[in-house]
Amino acid sequence: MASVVRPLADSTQKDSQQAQQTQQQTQPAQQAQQQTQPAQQAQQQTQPEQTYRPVSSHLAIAPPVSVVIPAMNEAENLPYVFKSLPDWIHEVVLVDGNSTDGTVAVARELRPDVKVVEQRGRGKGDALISGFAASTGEIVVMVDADGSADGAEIVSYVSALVGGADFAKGSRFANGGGTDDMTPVRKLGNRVLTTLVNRKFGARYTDLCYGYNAFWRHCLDDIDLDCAGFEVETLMNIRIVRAGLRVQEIPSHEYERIHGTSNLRAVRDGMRVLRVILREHGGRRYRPERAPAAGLREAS
Ligand SMILES: Nc1nc2c(ncn2[C@@H]2O[C@H](COP(=O)(O)OP(=O)(O)OP(=O)(O)O)[C@@H](O)[C@H]2O)c(=O)[nH]1
Ligand SMILES: [Mg+2]
Repeated sequence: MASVVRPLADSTQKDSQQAQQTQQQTQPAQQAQQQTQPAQQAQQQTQPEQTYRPVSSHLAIAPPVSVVIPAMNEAENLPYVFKSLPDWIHEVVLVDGNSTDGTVAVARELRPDVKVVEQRGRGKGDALISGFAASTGEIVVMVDADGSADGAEIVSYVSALVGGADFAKGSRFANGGGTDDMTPVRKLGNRVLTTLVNRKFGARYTDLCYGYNAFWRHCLDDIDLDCAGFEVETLMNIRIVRAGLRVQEIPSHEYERIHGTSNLRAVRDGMRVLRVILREHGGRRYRPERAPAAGLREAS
């Protein structure tokens, strides 16, 4: 894994700068230059400082971070979502689900460098698959566009990844996490489904159906996502554990959706999640329902 964590306060660099100043004051300019140039060259060769970006007062990272946001009619929420994103991220990829409320225009106005992906299929899973494919960062963070996720938490996810995890999984039920957004019925359903996945796949998750997660790009090869709807997080979690990847849960607080209404239907989507669990346990793969190709349609 190509990650290195460095403390921000680089005392050796400061020391060498001070030493350089003293040297320049006490020695003829030419001599000082001759002595400091090789040292500077050596430093440039061994310490690629330029590639490190500060992400907090204690941490700087080298890998670029992409934030992928599925959004369907979230224009009113985007100002809050974008505002909470840290300024050190590499790119924002917004996957638009054919919004009719000006989501894309608002996104471009707020952030002219946003990468917009027009979703061709339907559903959150389909949107995320397109967004992951369009993103270029070594680290990928998935964030909902309804204002329920706090972008300030991204540093915790990224820290876990540069610290050695393959997959940083948000959890509302780990110590320090919480939710303002789940009804008792959803909590119960999530708990039952989480227990089922833990039993069937030997996982130790505390929260199965949560959309705030981050991972190294290489995980995508291992999980080979193929689903359309809200079961996407469950599918990711199952395939991550089956691939033997290192998971670290990140306590996360889910706030209430700010504007608009949820696209999730507890019973319908709960059943989709259950079907994915049973299918994955049975070892079968997802076969999308596709319209027959034009030639086939004519022939039939
Ligand atoms: N592009 C795209 N985004 C979607 C689609 N369905 C949902 N989303 C987005 O996925 C995110 C999560 O959807 P929500 O409707 O908030 O569902 P949820 O967070 O599971 O449920 P709540 O807890 O009720 O908010 C939001 O940013 C939605 O805009 C879709 O078909 N296409
Ligand atoms: Mg939501």
